[in-house]
Amino acid sequence: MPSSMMTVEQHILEEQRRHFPHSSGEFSWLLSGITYATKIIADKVRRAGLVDVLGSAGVENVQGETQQKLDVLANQALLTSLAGRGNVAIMASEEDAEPIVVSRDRQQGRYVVVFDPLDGSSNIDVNVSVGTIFSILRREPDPQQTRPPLDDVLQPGYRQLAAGYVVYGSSTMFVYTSGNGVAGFTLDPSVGAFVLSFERISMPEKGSLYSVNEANADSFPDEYRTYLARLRAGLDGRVYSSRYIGSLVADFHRTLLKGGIFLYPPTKANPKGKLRLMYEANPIAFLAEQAGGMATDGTQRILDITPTGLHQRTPFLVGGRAEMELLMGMLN
Ligand code: AHM
Ligand code: MG
Repeated sequence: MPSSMMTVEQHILEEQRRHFPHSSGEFSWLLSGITYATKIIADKVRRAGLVDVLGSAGVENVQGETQQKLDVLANQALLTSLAGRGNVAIMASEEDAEPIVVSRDRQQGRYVVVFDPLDGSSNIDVNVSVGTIFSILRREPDPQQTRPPLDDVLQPGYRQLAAGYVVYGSSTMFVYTSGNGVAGFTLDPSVGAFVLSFERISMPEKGSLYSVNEANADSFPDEYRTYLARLRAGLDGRVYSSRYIGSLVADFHRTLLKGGIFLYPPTKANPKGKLRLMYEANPIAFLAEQAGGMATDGTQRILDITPTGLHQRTPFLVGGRAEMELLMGMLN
C-alpha cells in the first residue's frame, strides 16, 4: 500500500507488529480511542462559530481557570471514548481535580491516559490554532486494588509508552510517538481518516526562530534575557526572528518542523513555570527527544522529573540541539 494511503490506525498496528510481534493489539485499540475523540473535537472546533460552543462554560477548573464550553466538550469526548475501550483503568485530565477511575476496568486495565483535552483555549474564540495533548503510561497490576489511583498516574516521563498531540490548525494533524520516532498524520475531512503525511519527523538541529511570551521578559531570570539577546544578535550567521501563538501545541508544532526553541521560563507570576508537567511538558518532551531535540526545566531533563502532583507546573524549554545546548550552557 502506498504510504500516502496509510491511516494512523494501520500505521500503529504495523509499528506494534514490528517492534512487539506478540502484542495483543490492545494498545492500538486504545490509541484509536484517542483518534476517535479528537475527530469529534476537530468537528466541534471547525463549526465553533455555527453551533453554540464558543465562550465560557461559566465554571472554573481545578487550576482556577475559566472553562470554555469547548474545554468541557473536548474533555467529555476523551473521557467517554477512552472509558469504552476496556483497557484504560485510569484517566487524568487538566480539567479534573483528581484522576478518574474506570470502575469496570480497574482490575484488568493495563493503561493510564493523561491529557490536556483542549490546549490553548484562550485562542478558541479568535479562530487561532488549539490542540489536544496526551500521554500513555503502563499500569502495573494491582489485583487487590490497594494502590491509590494517583500513584499510578504520577510516573516520570521516561516511562511513557506513547505520547502525542492533535493540532486543530489550517488542517488537523495527529503527531505521535511510541518510542520509535515521530510520525504525523493529516485528517482527510472527506473520509474522516488521519492519513500518514510525515513518515519520520526530525527537528532541525539549528533553527532561526524563538518562541516565548516576551511580555514576561522583565521577570525572567537574567540568564534567559541574556540568552534571548544572544539569539537576536545572531548565532553562527543565523538571525533569529520570534513567533508566539500562545497555544503550546501550535508553538511546539512549528518548532518541531522548523526548528528553533520554545521557552516558558519561571516568571514572577509563575515562579515554577506555567506549563503542566504531566499532560503538557512530558508528552511534548517525549516527542521532542524522539525527533532529535531536547527538553529541560532549566536544570534537568523533563523526562527525568519525579512528579509529585497531577497538576504540577514546570519551567519548560524545548527545541533543537544547537539552541538547547547553548541555553543549558548559560543556565548551569
Ligand atoms: P491551557 O492549557 O489552559 O490552554 O493553557 C496553556 C497555554 C499553553 O498552550 C501556552 O503555551 C501557554 O498557556 C500560554 O501562556 P501565556 O498566555 O502566559 O503566554
Ligand atoms: Mg494546556
